[in-house]
Amino acid sequence: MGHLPTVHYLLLSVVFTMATERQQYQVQHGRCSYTFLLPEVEHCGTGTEGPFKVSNSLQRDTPSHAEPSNVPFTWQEGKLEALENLTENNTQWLQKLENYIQENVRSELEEMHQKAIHSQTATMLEISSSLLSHSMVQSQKLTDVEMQVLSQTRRLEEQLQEYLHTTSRLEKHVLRQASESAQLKEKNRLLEQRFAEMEVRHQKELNALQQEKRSLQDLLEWQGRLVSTLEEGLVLSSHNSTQLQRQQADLTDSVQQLMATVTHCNEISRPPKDDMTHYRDCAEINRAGITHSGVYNLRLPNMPNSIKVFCDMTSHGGGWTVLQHRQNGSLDFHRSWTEYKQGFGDPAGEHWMGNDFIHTLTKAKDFSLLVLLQDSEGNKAHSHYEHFHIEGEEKNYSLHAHRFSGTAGKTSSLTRSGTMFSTKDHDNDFCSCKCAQMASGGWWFEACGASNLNGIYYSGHSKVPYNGIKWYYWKGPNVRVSMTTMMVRPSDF
Ligand SMILES: *[C@@H]1O[C@H](CO)[C@@H](O)[C@H](O)[C@H]1NC(C)=O
Ligand SMILES: *[C@@H]1O[C@H](CO)[C@@H](O)[C@H](O)[C@H]1NC(C)=O
Ligand SMILES: *[C@@H]1O[C@H](CO)[C@@H](O)[C@H](O)[C@H]1NC(C)=O
Ligand SMILES: *[C@@H]1O[C@H](CO)[C@@H](O)[C@H](O)[C@H]1NC(C)=O
Ligand SMILES: CC(=O)N[C@H]1CO[C@H](CO)[C@@H](O)[C@@H]1O
Repeated sequence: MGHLPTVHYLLLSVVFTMATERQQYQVQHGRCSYTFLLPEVEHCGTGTEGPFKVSNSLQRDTPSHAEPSNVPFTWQEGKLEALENLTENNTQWLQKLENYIQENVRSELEEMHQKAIHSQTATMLEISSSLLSHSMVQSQKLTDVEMQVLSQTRRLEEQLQEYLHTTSRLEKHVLRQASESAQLKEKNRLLEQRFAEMEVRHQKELNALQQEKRSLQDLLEWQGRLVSTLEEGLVLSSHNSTQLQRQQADLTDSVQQLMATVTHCNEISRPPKDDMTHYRDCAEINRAGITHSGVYNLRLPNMPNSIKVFCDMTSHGGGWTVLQHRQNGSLDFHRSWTEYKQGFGDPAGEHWMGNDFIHTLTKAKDFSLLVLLQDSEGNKAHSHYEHFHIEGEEKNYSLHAHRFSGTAGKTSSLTRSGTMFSTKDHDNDFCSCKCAQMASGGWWFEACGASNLNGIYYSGHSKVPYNGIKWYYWKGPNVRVSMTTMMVRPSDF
């Protein structure tokens, strides 16, 4: 509504122009022009007074001071009235005009408003067009992508086709192989059949061979029996030969006795010659009249050389050939099989006669064994076996001792008959251990047994260890033995 003051100003100027110019007037407002027609004023007296009268006509109600001259002014009054009516009419016109203008202004405003709306619509349109173009680009892109996807799909389809080709080829291959394997199976079956036939043939052959083998075994058994009977005959003949030997020995004995008698007869003329005679044990020497203990030469049957032995001519009637002796521990008894076989030590002191000699000596005749013992306090005891011999090396010098008696225990401390000899290098015992190594000496160990006269000679110990000299049933394990002697004599002495 900021246009209203302008309108008022226009109105005033219009009014003023109307009064001075008369006739018609134009008013330009924007594109519209307005033309006003004004009625002509006739008989207007003094030109100088006119404007004042017009302006004064507005105060018509006030009584005029020119009333006495009423007549000349009646026409003027009519004119004034007309002017007033005109003015009123004008005013009405003006009002209408104003209304019209106001309406126009309003419509213009609306137009402007609509223009604004138009411009907004334009921007909107612009935006929408840009959006449209954007979407067009996007759709272009989409079509590109679609094209790509399509081409890829086509490629994939081609590959699939190829795969299908390959698969069918492989299937054909597999089918061919299956048929081949069926052929192979057929061949295999034929081979198996042939193999089974061969097996049957072989089985037959094997049976025949087994039969042959059985007959051969029978033959062998028969031959074995023959051999054993032959062996028996041999043993009998060898027994015969030993009997013969004994007879020979007896004969030699008688001869020697005769000779001894002869020498005894000749004693007056010449002294005795020990070297000339060959004694087989100390009993013979004793019988020959020699009664002092000492070292003598023996000539054992089937032994090329003579052997030096100690003869005990005093204990228990004398005539004892000493096999083993300990007295002060000066000799080591933890020795090898060969050393025990051949003997070691000095017959005058500590020694072992030798298993081969003991065997040869005790197999020739029936011998008895005497074991003499003495402890560190000087107590003496003995064990006696009426029958004693050991077998040869081929039977590992197995022990045979029977009819035990004596003071060194009520039970025999020697192991049972048949026990083999063991040394540190020959383990023949019945123990999973090695008795000869544990007991430190060669002996007849069972598992390991109650005796070992070839153990370690302990002198200064209060308690005797396991590997000490042992004769268990004399005084138990803790007696310290200071002297041992093993000696033999013919049972019939
Ligand atoms: C005033 O104007 C009206 C038209 O609106 C007209 O009819 C009338 O005659 C006029 N009066 C005078 C006195 O001119
Ligand atoms: C053993 O000797 C006796 C006679 O002493 C004889 O009759 C026997 O046939 C001999 N035996 C053998 C197997 O030689
Ligand atoms: C043991 O006895 C022998 C023979 O009597 C003797 O030669 C030796 O010196 C003795 N040894 C000891 C250690 O007593
Ligand atoms: C004798 O001892 C040896 C060695 O220990 C052994 O191989 C052999 O079988 C033994 N002999 C007998 C008859 O037991
Ligand atoms: C001169 C003239 O026409 N005057 C008139 C003005 O208007 C009034 C009423 O409208 C009339 O009565 C006059 O005659």
